[in-house]
Amino acid sequence: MALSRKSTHKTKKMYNVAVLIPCYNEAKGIADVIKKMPYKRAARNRWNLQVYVIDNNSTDNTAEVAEQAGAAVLHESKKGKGNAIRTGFWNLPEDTDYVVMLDGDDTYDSGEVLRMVEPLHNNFCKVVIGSRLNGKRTEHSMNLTSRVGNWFFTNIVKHTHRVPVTDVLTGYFAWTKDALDELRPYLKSDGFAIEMEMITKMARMNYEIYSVPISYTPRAGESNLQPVSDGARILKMFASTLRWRPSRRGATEAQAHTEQY
Ligand SMILES: Nc1nc2c(ncn2[C@@H]2O[C@H](COP(=O)(O)OP(=O)(O)O)[C@@H](O)[C@H]2O)c(=O)[nH]1
Ligand SMILES: [Mg+2]
Repeated sequence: MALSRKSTHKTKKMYNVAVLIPCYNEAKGIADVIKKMPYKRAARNRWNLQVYVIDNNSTDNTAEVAEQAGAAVLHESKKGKGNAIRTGFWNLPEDTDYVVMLDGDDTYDSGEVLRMVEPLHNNFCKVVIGSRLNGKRTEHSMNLTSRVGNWFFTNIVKHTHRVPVTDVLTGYFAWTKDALDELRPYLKSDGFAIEMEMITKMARMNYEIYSVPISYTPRAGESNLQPVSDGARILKMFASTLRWRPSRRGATEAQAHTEQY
């Protein structure tokens, strides 16, 4: 009997990956971040990458540059990284399977998005953080204040919440859409405390949080972070979530807060 090939004509499910990039004045870096997305390699895994840039009335032409590079642009009028990313979380298409967040300053490597999604797709876990501290950092990518701040915050979170996080202030995250749907009603941060809020609340919700080592290189353009005031907000967020518990009331309040934007 002649051997026959299995039909390759079956249409297989595509998985939709929404990549959210909060941006304030990132015209220098955003096009590279979008263009370096591995669209073709992702399609071989049947992952369909769609990039959404969330812009806060940038005074440069971030929005135009992002659109020309192939992203959809969402506008958020309230300033702050937290406001921008939460707007992204609440505007995801219904058929999204995986959600990735990264920065628009070309410090993280958008080509590594495949490594972030792989543990989700293979059911290893439901949330992944990209670890710079356990990853590949090039010289001058992180100044001394950032390195010390990150080491300090990572250690206090690791020991108080007993979670194996290796880079609490990372800007590279990936979730299954279901895991993000459970988390997003509880998020309130408007600025740079959003990562601390997400990690500590996920820890309190008993999410398993695993890290993938990633690359980190010096940014294009200027940072928006104010080390002292933002550091104080991040510490305050850490303290306020120590005994936090998810509650239906908390979710409704946070969601109402989010819907103002
Ligand atoms: N939409 C929006 N994005 C912001 C805002 N502040 C920071 N970001 C973005 O958040 C990401 C991280 O900010 P960045 O300034 O690089 O902070 P750093 O990496 O801690 O130095 C970048 O993509 C920024 O453009 C903001 O007010 N609005
Ligand atoms: Mg940055």
